[in-house]
Amino acid sequence: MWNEEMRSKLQLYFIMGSTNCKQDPEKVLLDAIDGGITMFQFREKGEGALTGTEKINLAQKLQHLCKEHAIPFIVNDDIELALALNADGVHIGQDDEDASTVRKKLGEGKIVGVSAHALMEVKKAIADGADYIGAGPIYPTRTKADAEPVKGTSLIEEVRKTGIRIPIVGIGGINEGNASAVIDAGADGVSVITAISLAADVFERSSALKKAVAGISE
Ligand code: 3NM
Repeated sequence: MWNEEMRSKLQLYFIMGSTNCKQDPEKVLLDAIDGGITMFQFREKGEGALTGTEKINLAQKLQHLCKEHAIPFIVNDDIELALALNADGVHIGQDDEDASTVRKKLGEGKIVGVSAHALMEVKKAIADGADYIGAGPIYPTRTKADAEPVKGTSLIEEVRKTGIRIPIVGIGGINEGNASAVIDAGADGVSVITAISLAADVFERSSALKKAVAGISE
């Protein structure tokens, strides 16, 4: 669904798992929701990541908070988990199954997002029926060990120059100081992990990011 609803959901897309937090993940998510995030992705990855029942339990708790506040709950990579929880969608990378296969597995009405790092990957994701693209890494990030080389906003600009209108969210090293440049380049929103998950004041940082994306100066 390449509509305004999808674009507005992408405005401030918070991604998090337990390894990204120093505080209780439920508290972090709740404060981020209060601060104005528009979509959430559960991404339980990295050293010390939860598995099995513990992973499912945390996912359920976070999904519950999202449901209470009408925030779409997206699962990173794990299609089985998304199906078990009846999540609102799945986000996949280039090493995963393609978007059309994932959509078939998920069924009607679900959101399928794809990470892309080059124009060719964006075109392929569109052909496979992706609902949105995560373009990155825009700025240097320490959060993803195997991140591709930093691109700045060039991929987003290139995609928009070719007239492609798929909803795009920028990812990688984004904070309130550089978020507006990502929007100016043609993105519909920004995806962040640590700028929110490790913030001393999660509510304040997410509110500031929301304002930056909306073009409201402090
Ligand atoms: N994907 P932070 S960069 C999960 O380039 C992820 O596809 C990326 O974390 C990509 O906001 C990234 O802490 C990490 O920099 C983003």
